Amino acid sequence: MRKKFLLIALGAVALLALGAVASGCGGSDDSASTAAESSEATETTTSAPAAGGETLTIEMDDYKFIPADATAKAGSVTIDAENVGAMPHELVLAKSDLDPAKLPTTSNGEVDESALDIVGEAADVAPGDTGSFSADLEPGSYVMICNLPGHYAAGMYGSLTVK
Ligand SMILES: [Cu+2]
Repeated sequence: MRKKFLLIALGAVALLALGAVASGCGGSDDSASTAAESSEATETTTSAPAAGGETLTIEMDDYKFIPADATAKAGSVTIDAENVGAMPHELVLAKSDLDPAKLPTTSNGEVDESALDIVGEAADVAPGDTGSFSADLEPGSYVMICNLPGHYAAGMYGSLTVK
């Protein structure tokens, strides 16, 4: 599949090169960027179905994740963060060996996200809604937090172990 795609991409580049020669120098930059964009689009379409990727559902209740300590297999993982609580929540996932209860915080008590290696986020999920994101997870320890004001301090954090 990938080889075939590369051949098509090479073919497109060759055609564009011929076109640039035929039409002179003008506009060759535009043609090149158009080709890059369409190649990207093709690749995205080709790999769109997260084939074999695991889906992990994490419920977000008022000030807690369920399960609080999740596990997943390494590789492409789609996380569905389902808000079963009465207020908005979010799920921020970061690769970290730190205790999720003892993450670096800013002066207002929120987690200092700039100090973390964020790998994905379902931001501002309304009650009853589900926020989703996919990430290519390598084995290791991850922390998940809700960093809406006051939620982390109220205990809204958990861990994800990827094996
Ligand atoms: Cu929250």
